Amino acid sequence: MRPEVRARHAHALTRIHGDDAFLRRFERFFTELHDPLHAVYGDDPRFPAAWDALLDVVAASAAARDPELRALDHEREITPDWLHREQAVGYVAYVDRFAGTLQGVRERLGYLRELGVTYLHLMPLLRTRPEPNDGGYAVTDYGAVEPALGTMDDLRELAADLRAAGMSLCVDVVLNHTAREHPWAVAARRGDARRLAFYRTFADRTEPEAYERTLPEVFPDTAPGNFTFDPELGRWVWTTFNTYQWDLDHANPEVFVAMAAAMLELAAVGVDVLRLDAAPFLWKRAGTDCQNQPEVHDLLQAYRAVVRIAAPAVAFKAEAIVAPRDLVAYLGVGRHEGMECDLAYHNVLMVLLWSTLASRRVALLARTLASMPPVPAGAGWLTYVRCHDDIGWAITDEDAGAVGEDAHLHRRFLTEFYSGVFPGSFARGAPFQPEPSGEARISGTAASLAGLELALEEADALETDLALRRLLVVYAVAFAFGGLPLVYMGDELALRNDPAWAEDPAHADDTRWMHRPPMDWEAAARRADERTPEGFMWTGLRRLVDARRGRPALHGYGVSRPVETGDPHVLGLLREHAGRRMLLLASFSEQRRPVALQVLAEHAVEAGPRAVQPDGRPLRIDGEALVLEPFQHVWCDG
Ligand code: OTU
Repeated sequence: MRPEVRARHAHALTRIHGDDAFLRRFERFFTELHDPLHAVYGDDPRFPAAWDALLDVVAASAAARDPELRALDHEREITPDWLHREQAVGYVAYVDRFAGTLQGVRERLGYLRELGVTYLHLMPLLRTRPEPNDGGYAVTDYGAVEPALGTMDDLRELAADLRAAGMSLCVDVVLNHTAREHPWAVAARRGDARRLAFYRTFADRTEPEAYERTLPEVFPDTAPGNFTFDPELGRWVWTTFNTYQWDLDHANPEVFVAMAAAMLELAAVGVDVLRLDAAPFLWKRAGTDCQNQPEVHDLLQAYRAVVRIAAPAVAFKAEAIVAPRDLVAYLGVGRHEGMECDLAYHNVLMVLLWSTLASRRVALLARTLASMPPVPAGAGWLTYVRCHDDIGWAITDEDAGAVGEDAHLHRRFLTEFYSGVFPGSFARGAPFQPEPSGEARISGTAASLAGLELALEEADALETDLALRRLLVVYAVAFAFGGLPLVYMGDELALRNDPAWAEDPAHADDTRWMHRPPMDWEAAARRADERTPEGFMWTGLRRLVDARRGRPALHGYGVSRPVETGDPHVLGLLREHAGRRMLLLASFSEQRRPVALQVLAEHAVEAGPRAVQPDGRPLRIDGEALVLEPFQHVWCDG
């Protein structure tokens, strides 16, 4: 570090005097922290004081770092691929719905270990406003756990237990907005000008209307518009999501400092991964859709540097449910390469897996994956099939057009198919935020969307088997893609939609609650019996976990590429890493599909005995072809 810089920050640096590792990190990441903040806030008169406050927070947090976490900092600095290894398997659950409280989660770790989980994402657990609170995404205190779930001490103990069991803990940081009841918003309503400046508010409709001309709506049905008039405040408040979720103003450097402090507080109790909720929305710019603005990436780089300096064991996961082109940017590209998030949800893969199940055609999936920019070095995907949110049909005109489809018509087809109204549909889902165009996002558990609910209702054994196979094949692609695969709570037991979801008046207008059922521990007790849907899915997923473990080609740093299989219903996905390769062949058809053995030869892979283990069914060779059973997947090693 330049001497004048050192002199300028002497105050902060003396606080961690003697901590050599911290000083080195401070020097190493100083520019990565300072430059983007200077670019964003340089002209703001509040910046100098905010910068000093930020360094104080960083230094204090580093100085107070728990010795066990310091050891973890060191361990992860020398093993930066800890989240990306082929052994990694994630699980995501609501604390209350999974186990009641944080203490309850501690008692269920055996279940997660049995499944092979190495990473646990617990849905929002900080203190929230009373219901409705968007499933906890309306925080009133970033420094406290929601009392119904436990305390910060419980969280610390859970994190320690997880660490001891070889699992990391991921927790949400809701960066874009707070609850209307957050003390900052309360103070703003009481006339506190400094707190008012934490939010984006307007005296009249002039500016909001100008923004609205180019702003999309996230919840058009239940929370129309992006602005809410607050009678107590007498002003219009920017509320991208629900009316009670007030958007923070990230153009204010004090907001940056406050949220950086919130991140470090979670790091201090032993949280390993921060899920950055709604990351694309952090910066607003008139005349745009106010998503994915360049400043968002500056801010994410600066947050990343804060955490790298003070708590380097902690990783970042971007929640950016955006178009393929915009998505990769969250992993750090161009001048942000290596400086942004470690993981990002591969929502493109997720959406197209459902598209493929409905159409039985792999072309759109293969083409879209092939046209995605590569993942920057050191970062990786989080691959998943379902999560707590709706499925939004992020299919672009360009990608659909390339395979001879009309994007709008295809999205309408998917909407109707997964709402269960399309003739012959196997799915039981529901529209979320329907649009006048006939398009809608979709709610429903993976099992219900894959046909299990309908098949069981009709007591149709053949359809039940097909539905379970569909569920397993989409999970197989998520597990074989490379990256960190995530199991959404209940999918391991093929849980169907929650029949009681609408009975809660706070949830009745939000179909997403349909696929947030409470954990069914009675169903879990049947997991050893493969003749039950629970046992079938559990065993199948267990095989996928084992199949990943033995395949270095699936390390998150590798490259995936769709390849031609000669059959429109069979996906070919080649994965390569460090001289290892694997070809996944996955059928998306209810019929038997032959694949020429030549395809394997072309990619120098073989279908040995290991290739069929994840699916469980034997391999059939017929002359020069490998014949895939309905939804069979084969993992051919090179
Ligand atoms: C996230 O989702 C959460 O996952 C949701 O559960 C919350 O309701 C929401 O934020 C507000 O906190 O629009 O439909 O590109 O798509 O942030 C879900 C990111 C959402 C957005 C995403 C958002």
